[in-house]
Amino acid sequence: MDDTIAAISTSSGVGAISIIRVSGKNSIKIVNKIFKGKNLNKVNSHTINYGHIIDKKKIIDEVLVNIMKAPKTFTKENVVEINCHGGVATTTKILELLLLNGCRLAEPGEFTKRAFLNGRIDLLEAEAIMDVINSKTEQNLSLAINQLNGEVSNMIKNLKHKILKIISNIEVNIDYPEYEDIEVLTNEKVLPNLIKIEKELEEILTKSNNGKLLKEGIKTAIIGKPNVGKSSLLNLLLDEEKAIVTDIEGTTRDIVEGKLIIDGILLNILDTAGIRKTSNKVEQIGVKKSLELLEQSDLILFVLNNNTSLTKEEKQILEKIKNKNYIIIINKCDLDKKINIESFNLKNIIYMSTLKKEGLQELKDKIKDIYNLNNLNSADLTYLSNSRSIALLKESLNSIKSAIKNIKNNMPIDIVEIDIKESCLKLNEILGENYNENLINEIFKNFCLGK
Ligand SMILES: Nc1nc2c(ncn2[C@@H]2O[C@H](COP(=O)(O)OP(=O)(O)OP(=O)(O)O)[C@@H](O)[C@H]2O)c(=O)[nH]1
Ligand SMILES: [Mg+2]
Repeated sequence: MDDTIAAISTSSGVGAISIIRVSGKNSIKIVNKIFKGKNLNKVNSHTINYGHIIDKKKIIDEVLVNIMKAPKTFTKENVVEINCHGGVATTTKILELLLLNGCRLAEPGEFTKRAFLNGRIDLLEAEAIMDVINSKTEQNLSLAINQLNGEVSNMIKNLKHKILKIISNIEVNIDYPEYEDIEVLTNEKVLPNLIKIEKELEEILTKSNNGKLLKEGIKTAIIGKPNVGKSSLLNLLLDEEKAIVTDIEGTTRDIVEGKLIIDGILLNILDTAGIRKTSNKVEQIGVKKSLELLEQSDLILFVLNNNTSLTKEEKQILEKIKNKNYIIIINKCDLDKKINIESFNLKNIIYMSTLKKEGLQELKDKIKDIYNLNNLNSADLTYLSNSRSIALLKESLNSIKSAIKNIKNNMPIDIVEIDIKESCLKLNEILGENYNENLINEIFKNFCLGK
């Protein structure tokens, strides 16, 4: 991080102005070499300075240069921003001059990465910057801004402090068992505190899953045997003849995708090949994809035919989806009932006839119900919203659960402590406090150039 980096921070193309950003120890010195107006090495921090960018004696552009000296800057380093007229030729020429005079071209997200590595923002806040840029709805933006303001980080830090307090109490007890003025920490005393933390983690996790939903939408797979009416269901949901419908089993081979918005939440709907044993190679690949989607989706719409009894394969799928969000759609209700599903004790059953366009509203209501969409809009928008941090939060919760279990099994307190410490480490990882370089590079790689 000793070098000085530069990049064009505004979007490429012609605009009223463009901004070229420079960060690093030598940024002021380097810009001064190509600036004519005043000596930038001598100006005060946080000033805007009028002058020209020159190439030897030739004037390249008339500019305003912002000088921001470390540490009160975005990267905590010396930062210079050159505001020039927004032509492609001038902007690239100025960047070229900076590179010739000692700057290195910044990698995507490198300014934000430096802000993180220099301790100005934590990883959650860094990720939020990207989310602010990418927000497409007002809700998405509120979610990102709350994360950027540090509200989400504070929530995680608070939890971490509570866990650390438990750990330090345990350690004092282990290290100084003879101290009389230290309360003897028995498993029973630790348990209520851990249960409180478990509750808090669970609550954040539920809310965070909603946040992810707002941001990424619900990945919804339509699954079922051939010919049950999966493609007909997709078409009905989209109100469009998107997928081919025929009475030939195995019509859909590849995944057909459509998007639907219910109450401001995006549903990414995937119609799949009917699941059955087949010797056709193309169909086999389709079936394999269907089974994979079954695992990866947030919501499964499992379609059955009202007019036939359950097959062995369908019973197996019922077992598979039990622990997921699912809705069972009994289609073709315009035909005689031959299906016998009552003995399976299933929830979320919707009766439909896609042919007669019946049951659509019930299905939409059920989706709203499962995801609590009616309350989502007004819900507090301070929670984690990306898969990375949610996965870590889940791991943290699992460690607390394991500690609770060990206490209940009367394990010694130093064994219980291992899980509590693990849970704390996971919260640290969310904030990026014990980061791994590959992960950091991976995260910042997705940023735009100049950010
Ligand atoms: N009677 C009746 N027929 C239906 C209904 N829905 C679909 N069908 C018919 O069932 C046949 C199969 O429909 P598709 O939507 O292609 O079924 P699919 O599940 O996508 O089939 P594959 O792509 O082969 O797996 C077509 O002839 C449809 O017209 C319904 O509600 N009632
Ligand atoms: Mg189909």
